[in-house]
Amino acid sequence: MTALPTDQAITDLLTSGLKACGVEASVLNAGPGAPASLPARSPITGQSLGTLAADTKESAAEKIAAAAEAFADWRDVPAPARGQLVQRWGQLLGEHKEDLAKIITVEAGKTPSEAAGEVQEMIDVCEFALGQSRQLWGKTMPSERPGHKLMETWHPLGVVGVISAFNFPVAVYSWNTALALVAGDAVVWKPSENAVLAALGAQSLLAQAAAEVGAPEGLVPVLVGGRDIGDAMVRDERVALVSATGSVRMGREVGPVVAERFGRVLLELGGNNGAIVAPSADIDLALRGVVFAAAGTAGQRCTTLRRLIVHESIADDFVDKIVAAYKTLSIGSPTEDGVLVGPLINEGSYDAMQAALKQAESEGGTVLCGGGRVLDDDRPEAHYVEPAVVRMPAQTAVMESETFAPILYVVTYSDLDEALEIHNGVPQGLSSAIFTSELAESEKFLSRSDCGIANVNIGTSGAEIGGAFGGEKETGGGRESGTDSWKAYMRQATNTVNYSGELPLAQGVEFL
Ligand code: UN1
Repeated sequence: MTALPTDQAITDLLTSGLKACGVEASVLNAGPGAPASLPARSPITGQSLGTLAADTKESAAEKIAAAAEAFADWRDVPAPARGQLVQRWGQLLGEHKEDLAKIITVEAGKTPSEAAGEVQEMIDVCEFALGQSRQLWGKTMPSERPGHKLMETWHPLGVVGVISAFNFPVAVYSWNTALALVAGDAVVWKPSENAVLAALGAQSLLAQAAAEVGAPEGLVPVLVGGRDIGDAMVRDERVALVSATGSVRMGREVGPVVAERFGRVLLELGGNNGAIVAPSADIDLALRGVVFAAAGTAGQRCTTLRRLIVHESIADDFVDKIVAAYKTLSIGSPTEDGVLVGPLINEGSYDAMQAALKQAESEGGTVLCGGGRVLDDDRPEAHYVEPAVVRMPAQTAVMESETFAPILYVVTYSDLDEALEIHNGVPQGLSSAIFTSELAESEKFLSRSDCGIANVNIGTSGAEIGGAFGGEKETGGGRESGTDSWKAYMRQATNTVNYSGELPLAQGVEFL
């Protein structure tokens, strides 16, 4: 643990990142005259970064209207030409990888390596989407009627609204946006109110790419604001698809509102991810996988490992090793070399972590390490914690909900069926893993895990963009980024073309 940086050091880092990404530092100087405003803050020190001018419901509606107009032009641009926009965005992200990463570090508290990794995900998905722009393919089916052609075609959907979370402030937006743009859609973005600056940096690079390739004005606006602005976007009939990443609570609000107006949703909600460690596991490999997945990003990924299900024959040893590894993790400002665990996003997260630990103890759990606050003498407004490992007698109520903080609950099992039952016995279903050297165990796990992501000998976090990302049950069912996720951003049509010169009716029906 080292001392935290000065306010000035944070401001300098932020200013250099913003400037290089083409965002004026004056965006942080919204005066009292602004019709709406939003404070910006860094979790590293807890300091205020300034005040952003925010959208009003009226200005949000205007941006959505402009996006709908831009869509009318963009849909007619051939898809491979639309691909040029995401290609250029990817190039600019490559040139400004460190610059954008600096903003992410300041605003979300990620280490430079993890922040750069997030930008790399954006670059990767841009490359993926460029290829996809030549592969928006449909099938043809044999018609039952002579002289008829039957086929499936895919068309742009319209305006896509993206709601993103603070923890991946830009990558998740890019998964949606790169594919939606090649699909021919306009994209309105309501970033987390805790990470607007990173959003403005990413969007500035996209706006630059859009201008260079001659994309229509207003195609990719950002809405700055809190829940009221997100709500206005969700209710807007012009928004054909709402892709929302965040808590289950948020998804429960968004889903019904969009369903009521027969819009589409793509939900990526809470994870409460588990990993099974079998007796045959390579213990050193499992240890590294578990520690990164549980303590990395200070436990603030939706893919973070929260429940460890260890075979009873190896549990004591394995848990000792985790506790020993946790003691070596350097906690502190992500601006310092060697730091692996940065701050929690805010006091609310800290309070939620403390409440969960208390509940765990009341349910019979024993905190083996961590949980305490550190560096608070230095900066009381910043919230750093030691990642916690908690041994639980069984999977109790506290383990059934997601606490967005570094708490790893450990339970034991005696046979794989029991482990799978524990594993699947929570309401969420995002990511999962097994550590084993036995083929039969790994295959059984892959077919029985009820999550959208199931891994073998890899932790629950750190997915590549080439696979579809998302989960089942309360996680919401959406799929983003890889494989055929592009279909979520398009509408499917079935076309029957009659070139027979006759009018035979299907199913042999006679009429006229
Ligand atoms: C998230 O936490 O919302 O798989 C996304 C991962 C990252 C993405 C996480 N590639 O951990």
